Amino acid sequence: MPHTVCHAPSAMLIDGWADDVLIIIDDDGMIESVETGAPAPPGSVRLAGPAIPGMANLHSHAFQRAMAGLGERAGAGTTDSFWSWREAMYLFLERLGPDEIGAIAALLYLEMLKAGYTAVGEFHYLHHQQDGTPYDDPAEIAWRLVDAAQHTGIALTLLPVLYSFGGFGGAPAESGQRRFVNDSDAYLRLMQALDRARDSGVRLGIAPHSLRAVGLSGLTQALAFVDDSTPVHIHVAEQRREVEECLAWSGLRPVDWLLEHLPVDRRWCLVHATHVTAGEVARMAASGAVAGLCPTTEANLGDGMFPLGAHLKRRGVFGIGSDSHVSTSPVEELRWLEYVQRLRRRRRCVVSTRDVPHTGEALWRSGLAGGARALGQGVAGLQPGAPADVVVLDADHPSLVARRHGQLLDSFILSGNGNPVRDVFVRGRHVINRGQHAMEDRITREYVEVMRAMAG
Ligand code: NGQ
Ligand code: ZN
Repeated sequence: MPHTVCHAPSAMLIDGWADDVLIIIDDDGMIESVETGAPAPPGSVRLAGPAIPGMANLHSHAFQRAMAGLGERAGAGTTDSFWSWREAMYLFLERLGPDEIGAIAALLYLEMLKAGYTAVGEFHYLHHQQDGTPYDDPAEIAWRLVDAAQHTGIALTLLPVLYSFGGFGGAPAESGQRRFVNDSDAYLRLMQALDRARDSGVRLGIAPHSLRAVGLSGLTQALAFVDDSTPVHIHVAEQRREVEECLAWSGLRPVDWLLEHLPVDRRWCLVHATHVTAGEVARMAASGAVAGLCPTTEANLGDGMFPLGAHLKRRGVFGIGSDSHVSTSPVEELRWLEYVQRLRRRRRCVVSTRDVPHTGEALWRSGLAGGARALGQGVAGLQPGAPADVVVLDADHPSLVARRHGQLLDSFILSGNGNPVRDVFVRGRHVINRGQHAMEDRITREYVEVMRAMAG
């Protein structure tokens, strides 16, 4: 069978670091075998630095990349909050049609690849035209996201969102939400229209937006699309107000409500899950669901702090998402994740374990394990059966020079502001070469044009 043989001077494998690593990639871009202590055979692709598996970004709203930084001007009078930011986000939507969203998503996915993400979960809820009328093709905007992923080369898990209501108990959607709203029938049509995306390698999941936007019957109907390996993502317990409203509506907190009413298991990703009690953490961890943590967005929006220490103690799994894209780098998500816990608990090295004492490495390994599970990727990491999603670091970068193995990840994640990502491969395809993407100029130019036109 035709295949590619890559040789890395060192690599972070599933059970530790190794030197002189041969990674054999089959024609479908999957890792066929991994051999250590092997010299580079003639004709092999010589990776120019230490190889690590690419990171999974489990939560993205692509269009929000274009408003990053625009929600930071204090309003007059009332306190700025998640809810006032959300109003600003709804207003921003008015400017966005399919072409704009396609250009924004392409730039975003390009940035993600350059930063070391190789897969993204797109939590896609911007379905309709500005006045709320559906496009002729209900998946019009979804296809733009698929195109952006295909052009840039990032692996896409598309999570079409079911969004029906404006609040708990079936409150009607507000006018700012009219582009999101589908009933169960319309959602069925959307999912049917998107089915052929699988032919181009897209993974499909489902995403009931939140308990604010979907009730029990909508959730149950959406779950009809799910098989054993379909990811199910939902925003939950991000804001205190949501917890209070859920209690008033049902007598239960949001995470408790979910665990009580639905078959939450390893297929599920509970996005944010910020406000959880010790009991909820224990049950969520035991369910196998992934905590979908988005540290820079959660900080930006003033959400609160997820009790990561308690979750890990219960062997809970987490992954990271860039969500509103105030940052598009896994370094920043992982660094914030660790630092918030250090500040909160006044200690150091929170995410490290006895097996993986290097905190940067532990952050990368755990974030990838949870992220890959949440994106329905199956096997992840540099091992047979996993996609050949590989990030090659520049070992001569000032941040990494004279570092080895676990120290590389510590220095990459927990120091510096430069970007030592040199090359990136997704399913064996070389998408970032010496820090550059082949379509970078065009993608950037189109983004700049779209942004100028929207501002003008
Ligand atoms: C979203 N974003 O769907 O884009 C949400 C805000 C909401 C974050 N929660 C809207 N970060 O939750 O209603
Ligand atoms: Zn979100």
